[in-house]
Amino acid sequence: MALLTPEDLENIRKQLEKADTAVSKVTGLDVKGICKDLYGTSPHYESVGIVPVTSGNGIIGNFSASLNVIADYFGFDSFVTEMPDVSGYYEAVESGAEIILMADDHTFLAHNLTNGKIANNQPCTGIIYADIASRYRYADSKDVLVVGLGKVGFPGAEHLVNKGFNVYGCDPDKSLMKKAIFKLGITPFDLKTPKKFSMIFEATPCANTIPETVLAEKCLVSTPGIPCGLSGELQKKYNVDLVMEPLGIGTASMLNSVL
Ligand code: NAI
Ligand code: PYL
Ligand code: MG
Repeated sequence: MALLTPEDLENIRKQLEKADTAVSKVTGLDVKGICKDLYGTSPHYESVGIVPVTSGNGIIGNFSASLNVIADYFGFDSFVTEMPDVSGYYEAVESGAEIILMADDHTFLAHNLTNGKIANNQPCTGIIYADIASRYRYADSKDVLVVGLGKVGFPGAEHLVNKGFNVYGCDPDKSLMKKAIFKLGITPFDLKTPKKFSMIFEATPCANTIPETVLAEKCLVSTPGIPCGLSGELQKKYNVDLVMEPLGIGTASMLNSVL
């Protein structure tokens, strides 16, 4: 998994507010509203225990503190445990946490101890960013382009298919392409084809994955990918609305999905 850095998470509250404003502008709903529509849930200050995890590459500076800001921003009542790992888990439960949030290098989970529901960050992130793309208020058709069909992109593409959109997808990984074509029925797309899209969902860990040829004038790029797949130059040239944020939107999706 591509790991976040402390720099990605600097000023998370500002990044989140900016992204939430962008989501409202392009969809008519803020992130809370989209979560309510997706999962039928609204937070009521549920207690969220955030447990730092030292295994693998270890603690990411700003990670737990950012989750604390994010959970509170979306209407939860969160705290970070003093101890990490198993001791931190024990501390969170003993302190009354209803939901546990914790991540190692492979899995970032939310586990609701009161109802047993558990969520994984990758599908939850894919679903909400794809959903945001699908709600673009200036869309001119039901065609959506998905760039990257990995652990975030595939569930996002599946969500778009289930919502009845015409999903075009690309990924250099041939086995992922096959899976998306046969399991989801997406249309394979070559990024060199000169077809314009007004809705693009991007989920890769690479820069400059979105070429000029696919950008309609005034379109939406919704992307959790780090770094951003759209260059600043193309964003300006095509008047692209951009939704991107490193942690909060996906975490909101996870937390709401376990309520
Ligand atoms: P992954 O490695 O499972 O999938 C990425 C896919 O992108 C791969 O299948 C790869 O073949 C494909 N790809 C690479 N270059 C491409 C190109 N030029 N065109 C089309 N496809 C291309 O990674 P995963 O877990 O799906 O994560 C994707 C990105 O999302 C990463 O940058 C990750 O850090 C980020 N992420 C961000 C979150 C957030 O809240 N903002 C949450 C979770 C992940
Ligand atoms: C959840 C993010 C989104 C993108 N990449 C994922 C990542 O960086 N995962 C690793 C998270 C590790 C957290 C560390 C800590 O500080 O507790 N174990
Ligand atoms: Mg996010």
